[in-house]
Amino acid sequence: MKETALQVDIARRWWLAASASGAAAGLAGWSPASVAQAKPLPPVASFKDASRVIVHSASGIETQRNAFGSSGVTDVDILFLRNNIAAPDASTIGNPDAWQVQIDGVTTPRSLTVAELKRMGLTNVSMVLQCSGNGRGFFSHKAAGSQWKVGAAGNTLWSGVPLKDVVTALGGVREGMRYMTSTGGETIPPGIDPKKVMVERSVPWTAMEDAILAWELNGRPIPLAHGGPLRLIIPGYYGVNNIKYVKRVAFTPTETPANIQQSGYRVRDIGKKGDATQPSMWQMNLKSFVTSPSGGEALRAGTLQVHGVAFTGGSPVKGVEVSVDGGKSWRAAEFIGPHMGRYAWRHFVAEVSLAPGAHLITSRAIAIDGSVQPELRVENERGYAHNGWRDHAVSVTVA
Ligand SMILES: Nc1nc2c(c(=O)[nH]1)N[C@H]1C(S)=C(S)[C@@H](COP(=O)(O)O)O[C@H]1N2
Ligand SMILES: [Mo]
Repeated sequence: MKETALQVDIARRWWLAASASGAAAGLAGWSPASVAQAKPLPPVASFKDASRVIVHSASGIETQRNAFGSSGVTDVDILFLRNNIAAPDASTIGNPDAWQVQIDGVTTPRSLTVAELKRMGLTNVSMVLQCSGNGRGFFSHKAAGSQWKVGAAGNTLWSGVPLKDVVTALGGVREGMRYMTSTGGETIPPGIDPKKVMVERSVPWTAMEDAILAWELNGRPIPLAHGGPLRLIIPGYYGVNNIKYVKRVAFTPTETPANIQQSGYRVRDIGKKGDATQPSMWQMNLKSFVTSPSGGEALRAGTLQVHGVAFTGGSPVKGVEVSVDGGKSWRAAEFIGPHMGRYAWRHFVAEVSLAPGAHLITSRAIAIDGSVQPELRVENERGYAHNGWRDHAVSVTVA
């Protein structure tokens, strides 16, 4: 796995901090060079349930397949974590209401505090937060980045003010603006060209329609790890566009020059470098995966409830089919629980009967527009957007 110099630096600084605080007592031997071993939770995510997540690195934590449960909502103690650069200091959430966000590219640009935003409107949205590279671990060309399997995704409930209401209050978007460009509140270490590392992303400005400036995650103030005190939420868009500790939202005529936009998060053939002519990781594709069984458990012959989740950033999910023979035959699954909107995932279940022996269990989602989750991944350099049902299958042996 290739890591950038900055990522290694983040890991090294975390390690040094952990050692200095004495927290390293039980971690002897851990270093960025030995990232393949079981790793402790980084301090920013110390509230996570270590027994139900996989710690890939100080900036990459994944939910275990068997930890999702069946409520349809992903608790913060298992929700995946991904940081492109080190999270800002804990003082960032010291006085959440005083956090400021600058709104530009509107008739009356200005800075607003979270306290002011709270007076401007309130809504909530249930949506799947998913890293662009979720499923990267199934690619065979050793794509750079965390080797996520299924768990760099979760269904989360965000509360805040509709961005549209804020923009309207500031006189509307100025003429000629084509993108919504948002900036993360991290401090860029001195001596580094900000453009190279800053987390600043542009999406088509129409994404404003459903976007919210959120201060609550699953009914609680957003923890620092997940972008508190204020996060831009763009339902249906890949994780990277959902800017944590957002300090600026600007309507702009062009996309940000930041590397994370121009060359990063671009889908291209294996071996190719990223550039701005290639598709950007914006709307999520149609996907589902089985969460139970998860492959590790002892199964007895007979009836089994196969369940999992289905979601998309495009045409809404209409149904899910399940296969227990590796895709030779399919049967319809049923959705369970409340429908939390088009950007949430839906939990599905199918009752099957398994004979003793080996079985390959998988699911495929079907959208209202008739599109079907594909069997195979689309090979690409960074291992983005994997929604192929074959790789996501669970292999079980029934006694
Ligand atoms: N400010 C900021 N926002 C960010 C990031 C970041 O590094 N900094 N990482 C992005 C990426 S790549 C993902 S997948 C999601 C992860 O969100 P989470 O850590 O809350 O799960 O946040 C996105 N927003
Ligand atoms: Mo991501």
